Amino acid sequence: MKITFIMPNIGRQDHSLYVDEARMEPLSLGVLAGLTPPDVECVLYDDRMEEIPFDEPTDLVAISIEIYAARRAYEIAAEYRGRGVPVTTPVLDGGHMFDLLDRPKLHGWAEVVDDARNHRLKPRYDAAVGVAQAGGALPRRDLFVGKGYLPLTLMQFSRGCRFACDFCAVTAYFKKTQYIRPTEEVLEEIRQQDRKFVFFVDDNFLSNHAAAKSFLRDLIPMKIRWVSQASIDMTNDTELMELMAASGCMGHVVGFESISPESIKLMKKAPNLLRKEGWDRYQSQVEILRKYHLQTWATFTLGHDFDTIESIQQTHEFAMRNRFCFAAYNILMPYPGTPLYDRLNREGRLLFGGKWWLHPEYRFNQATFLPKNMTPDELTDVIWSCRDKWNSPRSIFYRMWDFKTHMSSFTRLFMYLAYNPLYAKESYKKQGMLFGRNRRGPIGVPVGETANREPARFVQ
Ligand code: B12
Ligand code: SF4
Repeated sequence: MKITFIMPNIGRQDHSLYVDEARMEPLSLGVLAGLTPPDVECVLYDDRMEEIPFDEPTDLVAISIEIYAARRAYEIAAEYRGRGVPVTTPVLDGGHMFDLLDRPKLHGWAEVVDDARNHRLKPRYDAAVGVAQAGGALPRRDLFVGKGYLPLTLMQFSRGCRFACDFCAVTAYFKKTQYIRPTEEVLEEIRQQDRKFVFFVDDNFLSNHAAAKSFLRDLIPMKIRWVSQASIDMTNDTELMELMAASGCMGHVVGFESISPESIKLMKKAPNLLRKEGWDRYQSQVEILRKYHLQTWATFTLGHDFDTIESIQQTHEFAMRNRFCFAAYNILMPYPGTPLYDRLNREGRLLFGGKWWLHPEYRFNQATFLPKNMTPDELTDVIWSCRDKWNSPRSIFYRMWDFKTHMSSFTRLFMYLAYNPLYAKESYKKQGMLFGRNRRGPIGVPVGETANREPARFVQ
């Protein structure tokens, strides 16, 4: 039996094979292949950088989906189904997009494979959430070799998060719970890597400070360098900061979201409000991150009800002032299943029929709802102008001059200089890209140009 694993892209340009500069290993598919019985032949194709050989014989196709790539995933599924090949995706009924984050347990996937082998696939398999790689399964990283992925190893320590930010699909799915793998399993996975640079892809690596500290103590002897994603309340815990530094932490993706305390409260971003002192626009917390030489990837969700064009521009000034390593100015996105989505739906503020991810005219990084204090086009445009300024060579040069972070070691400077142009290029190439592939000319289209601006209620 043979299974073909596919990582879909969000879309694709017609004129070249360029699709994605930030090509990281598709750990989801590596894990699934690792959970597959060893007698099954596994092959992997990554739509982000190679053509999919639809005519190559196979018995089952497994497509990984995140919401941005849903449209393309459906196209790929249709190609295979047209050839009579069964296809499985995390959304087995193709309906409720929130199931996109469905993570099957060991027996769930084994059952799918067994049923495919015996030609009795069911239309839908449901799986409960739980600890990742249950049973100690290791990802099939051999499937990544030779594909040209970035030189860092993706790995899971945990998934889920105890907080309840209203826009967050992850916490809605995991019901405010963080599931942590046994330390020894993670350490064993690290031991098996030749590469000693790890990206812990956790939703919030530091959701539970006590558990993180215990793991970090055991991580110190492994002598790796690592990065992850974590909430800013880490800066309230000196012991945690010390342990991160001692275990080789280079930095985190940190969700600042907004510089307005009203917006932070509205979105229920509790970790950003857990502060010892009063609100100082994150200044003391950023200083703590710098003290430990952490190179921060600051992320913002912009377009909340208290945000204005001016406050978004000030957010960019805040990021520049602090010379962050990277910054993502994300348009606030209503993911189905989140309290934000439900509220905007109730208020009749969703655009694109409430299903932006499948809409034929939706473009990457375009506003998908009616903001309170500006038009959707204004929101799209002001965010693009911030992103454009952030990614300019001048900005990259200016931000480099921080002797506590990027200039504090050769490795850090290398990371800064290698990845900033890469993410800048990706940002320009992807901006305004249509989802899916069966269409033309996404690049060069004025940002914010769209057909559907009518608010529409979305009834499931
Ligand atoms: C690393 C990462 C990236 C990397 C690239 C990932 C890669 N491999 O190339 C980078 C930084 C480039 C990136 C970019 C983006 N990302 Co990202 N990313 C992640 C992150 C942190 C880890 C992914 C991962 O490896 N997880 C570990 C694996 C093992 O878990 P998994 O993916 O859930 O897979 C398991 C199950 O879902 C299931 N499963 C998965 N596929 C399949 C298929 C079948 C058939 C079956 C049965 C089961 C199954 O089994 C797997 C094994 O247990 C996740 C958050 C997270 N912690 O998962 C966000 C996440 C996937 N990203 C997200 C987003 C929004 C984006 C961007 C759109 C951001 C942006 N605005 O630009 C871009 C778009 C990228 C693109 N497609 O072009 C969202 C998706 C939201 C959603 N509801 O779908 C997530 C969930 C983050 C979040 N908190 O919102 N991302
Ligand atoms: S802290 Fe991050 S992962 Fe946790 S609920 Fe908020 S946005 Fe989601």
